[in-house]
Amino acid sequence: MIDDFDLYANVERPAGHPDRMERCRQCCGHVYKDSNQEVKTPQASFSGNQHRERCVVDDCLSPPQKWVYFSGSLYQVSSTKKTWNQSRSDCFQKGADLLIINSKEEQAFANRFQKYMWIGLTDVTNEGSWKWVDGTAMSTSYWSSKEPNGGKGENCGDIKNFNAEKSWNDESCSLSLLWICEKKLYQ
Ligand SMILES: [Ca+2]
Ligand SMILES: [Ca+2]
Ligand SMILES: [Ca+2]
Repeated sequence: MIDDFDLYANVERPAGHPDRMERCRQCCGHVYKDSNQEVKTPQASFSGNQHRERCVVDDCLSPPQKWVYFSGSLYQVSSTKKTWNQSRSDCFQKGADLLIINSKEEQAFANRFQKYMWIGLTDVTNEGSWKWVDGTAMSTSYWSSKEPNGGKGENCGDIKNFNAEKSWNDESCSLSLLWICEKKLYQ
């Protein structure tokens, strides 16, 4: 019964107030659908005796607000294309960063989006020394065959060959591509 799902807003205002959508968006940051398409709220911050407000969860989950949950993180694939740096800025604005792949499972999950998209991998500071956007060195890699092949002309990582487990490619950072943000729920 997704349409009847109740959320609890932090702000006291009458229902139907023009700011309602803004309040819904505040709620939406805490709402996601899990892999079974069930609506979940990962934090209990809307309970208690605050004024109760109803937001239709589909408002929260329609593009471009849609976040997908997997193993402790929320993920959002863009609907527009940007350079790697612009993509990263967009993730920052959403309290997230570009995707960091920490496991074989997360690699498989990312491929399932079937999108040619930027991930949070770069060798811009030191050619050939690939790092994730959190500063950690890339240890396990999933480069496509013959990648990375771009030398100093290709310093940003993407998922390109998504039908294979080894899907990564290095690319010129100034190319415009889709991108994927990851927001860790528990630091
Ligand atoms: Ca991750
Ligand atoms: Ca490079
Ligand atoms: Ca390449």
